[in-house]
Amino acid sequence: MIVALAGGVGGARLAHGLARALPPDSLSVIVNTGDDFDHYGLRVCPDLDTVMYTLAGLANEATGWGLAGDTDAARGMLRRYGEDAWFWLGDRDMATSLLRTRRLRAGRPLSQVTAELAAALGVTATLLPMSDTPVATIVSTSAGPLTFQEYFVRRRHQDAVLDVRLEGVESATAAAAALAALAQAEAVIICPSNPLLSVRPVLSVGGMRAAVMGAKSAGAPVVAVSPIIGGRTVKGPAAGNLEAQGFAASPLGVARWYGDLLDGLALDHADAALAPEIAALGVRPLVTDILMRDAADRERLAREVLDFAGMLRGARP
Ligand code: FO1
Repeated sequence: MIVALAGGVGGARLAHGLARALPPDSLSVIVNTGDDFDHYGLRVCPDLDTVMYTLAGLANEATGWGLAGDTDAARGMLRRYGEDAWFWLGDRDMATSLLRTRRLRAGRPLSQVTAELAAALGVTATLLPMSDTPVATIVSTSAGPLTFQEYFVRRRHQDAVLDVRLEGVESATAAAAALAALAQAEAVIICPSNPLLSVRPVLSVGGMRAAVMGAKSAGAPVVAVSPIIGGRTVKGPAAGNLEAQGFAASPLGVARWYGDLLDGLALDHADAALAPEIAALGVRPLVTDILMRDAADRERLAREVLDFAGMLRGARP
């Protein structure tokens, strides 16, 4: 079993490559749910949906989130009523949230509802929310505390991030299926998602970090792919977020951020000069082309990362 930890678009793209590179039923993707929120009464899970649509081949490739060819008539109608409707939830995408909300209200856990939705869309990888208990990422910014989607979408991640609070994390435990997947992991891949805003929530739910460390001590290498190339984030605010936390906006900063969790880090040729410093931290660098332009790139990078993890696993005493 290969276990991937993922946030939204970057995570979904590598997860897609891993799904293409691996036999069916040998990939579990544990997804951030700190971005989830209630929107007009619907439970919206942006990262789970982004990963699910991408793995199902239904994603809008231009945005990375939402469904290809979706329309926004419902949002248009909301606007006609004078609503701001700042979140672009497409008509078809809304159906996913409608059904999810109904099933959650009927008392089913998010992990079960997610499995049902993903199976109906033909996703063969196991898609797992980090927890069945809601955790909300609250971003403390120069403009005050904001829920994640207010920070990210409504205000276009323009505000300086001072701190991040994970509301509800104290009572949230890792989804049982996530812990079970980690217990059988041959490798743990941390996707090129935002370390602070997407991966940290996943690692913060009760039992998750310990389970990743447990997998690592049992011989499964933990390998991350840098979300930063040449000082810039591929998508989103990760570079600025890392700097605000006192880490360099570079793969070296990413390696330092993850600390003793990592065995290896894939970084781009553009950052090859940082490889010796990364190695000096005890993290094996894999210098390659990490930009995923299309499905072929995703699969190629996934295969390289899997080979690298296999090599690290074999090198263990
Ligand atoms: N991101 C945006 O930048 N603008 C949007 O209006 C937006 C709508 C949206 C709808 C459904 C969905 O699943 C994701 C959506 N996203 C949107 C992306 C999402 O909010 C962020 O990419 C993630 O939460 C960050 O990982």
